[in-house]
Amino acid sequence: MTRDSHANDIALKPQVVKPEVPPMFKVLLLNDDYTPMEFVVEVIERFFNKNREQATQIMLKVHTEGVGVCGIYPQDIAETKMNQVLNHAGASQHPLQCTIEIA
Ligand code: TYC
Repeated sequence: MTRDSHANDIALKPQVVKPEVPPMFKVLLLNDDYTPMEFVVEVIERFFNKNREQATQIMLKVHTEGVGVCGIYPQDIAETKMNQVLNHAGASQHPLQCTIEIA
């Protein structure tokens, strides 16, 4: 057999490759008419590790545009942060809403 003969080669089916990068999720805050701005800034500082200046910018974006991204995380972390925000807001009797969406 010559060196470049491929008569006996096995045709391999293309293999499905598992994605190595986990999907990421945005954690969003939604605007409302009742939650105090100061409370929202404190939430962003506390749960999203932002400084006061960054937190204020995000809060103002939500206030003026209706929605804003606080951070982007793997799904389990994004869900935990959303639940922390919702629990803290509910316990404080503020109607602040938080959701996640695929990035
Ligand atoms: N709109 C609110 C107010 O005027 C402030 C606010 C900002 C509420 C961001 C929610 O996610 C929010 N007090």
